[in-house]
Amino acid sequence: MASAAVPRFPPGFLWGVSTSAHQIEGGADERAPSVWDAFTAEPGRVRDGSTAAVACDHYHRYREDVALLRDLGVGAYRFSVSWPRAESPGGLGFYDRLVDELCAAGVRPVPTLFHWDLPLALEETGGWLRRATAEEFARYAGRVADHLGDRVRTWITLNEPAEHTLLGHALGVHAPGRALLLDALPAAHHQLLAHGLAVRALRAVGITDVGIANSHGPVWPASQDPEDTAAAELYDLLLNRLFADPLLLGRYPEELAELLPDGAAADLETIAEPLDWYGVNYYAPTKVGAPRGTETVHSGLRLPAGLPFSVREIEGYPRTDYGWPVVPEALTALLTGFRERYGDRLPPVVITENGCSYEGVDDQERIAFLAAHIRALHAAVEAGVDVRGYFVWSLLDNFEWAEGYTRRFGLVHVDRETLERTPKASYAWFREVLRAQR
Ligand code: GBH
Repeated sequence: MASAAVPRFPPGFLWGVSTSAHQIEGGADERAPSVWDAFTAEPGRVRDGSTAAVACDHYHRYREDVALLRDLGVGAYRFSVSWPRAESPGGLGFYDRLVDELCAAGVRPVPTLFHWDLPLALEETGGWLRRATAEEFARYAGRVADHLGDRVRTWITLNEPAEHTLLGHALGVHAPGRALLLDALPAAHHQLLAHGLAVRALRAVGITDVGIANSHGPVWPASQDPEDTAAAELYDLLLNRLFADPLLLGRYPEELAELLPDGAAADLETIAEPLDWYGVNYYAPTKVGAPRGTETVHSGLRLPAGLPFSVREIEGYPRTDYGWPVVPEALTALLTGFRERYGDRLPPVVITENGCSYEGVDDQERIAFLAAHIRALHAAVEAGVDVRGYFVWSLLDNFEWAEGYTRRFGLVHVDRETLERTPKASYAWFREVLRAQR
């Protein structure tokens, strides 16, 4: 199939797949609770009423899952460490076993230290709205790195502080369920500070390969009408520049200064601690226009009337099952735009997540989606962006947050009754892609 062809990437390019702890592990009664356990216990929070208490039971089936990774032939596996598990007695032992299994399979482990599952005890003292949580995170990061650092070279601090701020703290549709609208920005600042402090903690135990995984995407104005372009610019500030500017330029966008905690500027030096690479999670562009003065619903997401922008449907592109538009060329534009804006301050880029939700095991749409995005990534490489890796979201169908088990992002199907793993057509296709790149 012509549309599944993939060009050759530079030697040493890192191919992988990604998951996160809360979405696959299960084993919830063998660790302390996280904000997601509390959130999903409240009725009405998750579309299918499910929880991740069992999820894919990866906690007990990790050997089988590592065998799937080995047979797939990926160079690397991005997973996350559950902070509440790491703080529970014996909890780091699980990651010891996982890392050893990965190393034996010849797959590089790439842990993310925070993928949204804050220990509930920390939420109860203020969570990400409290500065001290950033210091707690750095201590935890240092402890985990000290423990696994002899076998793990590559580390990721945070996953998508932008989405965790927006969905978890501004809109309240994710844990911890706070609906603070623009008053959520302290949560963004404290995550960025946590990142910078963690980079220092990792360096202190000898780690030399550190990145972050940020959610980014082009923002398209709904029209050239000044009210629409101004709203789109604000959205771009909140999604893209609020995170990339302090990390890469050591400054916050001026327009957002008054929404940040007092004294935030004094933390910029910490936040801008140099990175070895910059991780980008890309799914889709967003079309944004002036506020409409009423609640709007977009891809199942309710946006309250009080926001200073509204999100519009992108027409004229195919959509995934989730309703997200499929726009691979926006990935090229995103990366060339980054290169233009950040210049030599932009370290090598790794795509730490890209993928789509479709039903079925004969998932030809997923193959077409991934192939088109990999080609779009190659176009960015040809345009001079230094891209070093690409990770598919996700290895397994898993707990898709507020959507529960109703969205399937995996290369491997997971039966919800038996938890049996069945590689999809996209798994076989990706294995051939990887083989051809060797
Ligand atoms: C990631 O978040 C998460 O890191 C991961 O845990 C999750 O499972 C995965 O993606 C899939 O959701 O409606 O067209 O405007 C992704 C955050 C937020 C990116 C919503 C796409 C909407 C696109 N996503 N956004 S659209």
